[in-house]
Amino acid sequence: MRRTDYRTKAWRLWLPIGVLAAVASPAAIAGLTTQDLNTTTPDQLASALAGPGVTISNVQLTGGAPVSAGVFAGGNDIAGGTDKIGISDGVVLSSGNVASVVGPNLSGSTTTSLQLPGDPDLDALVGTATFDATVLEFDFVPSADKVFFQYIFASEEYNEFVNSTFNDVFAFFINGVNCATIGDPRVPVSINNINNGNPFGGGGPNAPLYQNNDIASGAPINTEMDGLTVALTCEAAVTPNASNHMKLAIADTGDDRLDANVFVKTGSITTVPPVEIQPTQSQPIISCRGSSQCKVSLTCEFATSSGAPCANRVDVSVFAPRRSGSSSDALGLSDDQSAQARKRVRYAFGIANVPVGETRNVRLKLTKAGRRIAQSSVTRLRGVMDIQNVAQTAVVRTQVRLRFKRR
Ligand SMILES: [Ca+2]
Ligand SMILES: [Ca+2]
Ligand SMILES: [Ca+2]
Repeated sequence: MRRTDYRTKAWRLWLPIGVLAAVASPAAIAGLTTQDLNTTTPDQLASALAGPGVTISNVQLTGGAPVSAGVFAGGNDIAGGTDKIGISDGVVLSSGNVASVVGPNLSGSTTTSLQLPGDPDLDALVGTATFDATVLEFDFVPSADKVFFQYIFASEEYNEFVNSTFNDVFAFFINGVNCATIGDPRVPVSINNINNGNPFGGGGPNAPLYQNNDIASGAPINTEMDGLTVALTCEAAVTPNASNHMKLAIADTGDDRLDANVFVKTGSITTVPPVEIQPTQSQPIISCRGSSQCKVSLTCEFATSSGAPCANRVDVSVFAPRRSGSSSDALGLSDDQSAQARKRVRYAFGIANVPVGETRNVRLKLTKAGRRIAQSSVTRLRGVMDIQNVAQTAVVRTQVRLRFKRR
């Protein structure tokens, strides 16, 4: 089914407005850059996605190579204002040409018709035929039982084709199960499942996850795409230390026009949760006495007073008394004062009532005998569906590396 030409003509009337907005916007100075498969390979795309704890093999790409898949950089500018969404670079897959994500937004109907088929798994998700599918598949071996990835879905179908049959879709099948879902009950990431109405502003499903960028609204975000989601995070169960299968797929729905794109963060497919908290100071060396136990505590706190208490604490005891005859303790530390040991501590805390799209500033504090010895830099946590979790409490899991020496 092809849509009629008058829709494109209507968009042409809007073009001059978009040009003016682009000239006036400082966001037009910097922005996205892309490289398609003329200068990179499917293996390199898969490698770019695999973060710590994940190895990959058997990479296959089907779709409109070389133009429909590649890598991107400069992605912080695809968020509006100063509130960066945090996906600066990664892999981009398209139902058209990945180069068409580069801003500013000058057209309401950017199209590359690849004249390729859709994907049967995506057809099943949206209940109708898809077109111009680009599919990146590979096997991977994770070192833990969960993987995480972060992505942004964007399309030219926004906003005029919201609630139509042109319901472009993205999915991330992990061992056959789509992880790119949102809401309760879970629904696939698609035009009709994330929007703010047609016309824009009328309210729609999962509207807080939607960022409007249409030309009529001044196209505030530096990408050609008329609308996009906020950065979404997916967490999926996998089988550790065994081969699992991943399939990333994007397609046009209804016809092969008005491109959709998905941005997936570099190193995104990882067994380490996406929230990282780093110490501000260069990692302090915690000095501990002789053979006694050395106990430190991690607590979290809000950097600003908003929100419910970020109350959780973990105590870390690192020095067990030595067994007789042993020359070192559980960390392998001897009495040599120059020797140091590192310990990685897993830490989880809950944040209550973070509305979708809002942020909370938190930091971790490291104390010993009640005295603060270090604190992390402030981390901005955005409330998104996947960390909002059950009972409106975000559970954030992170890891902190501690360094110890004897004195
Ligand atoms: Ca556009
Ligand atoms: Ca489309
Ligand atoms: Ca297309």
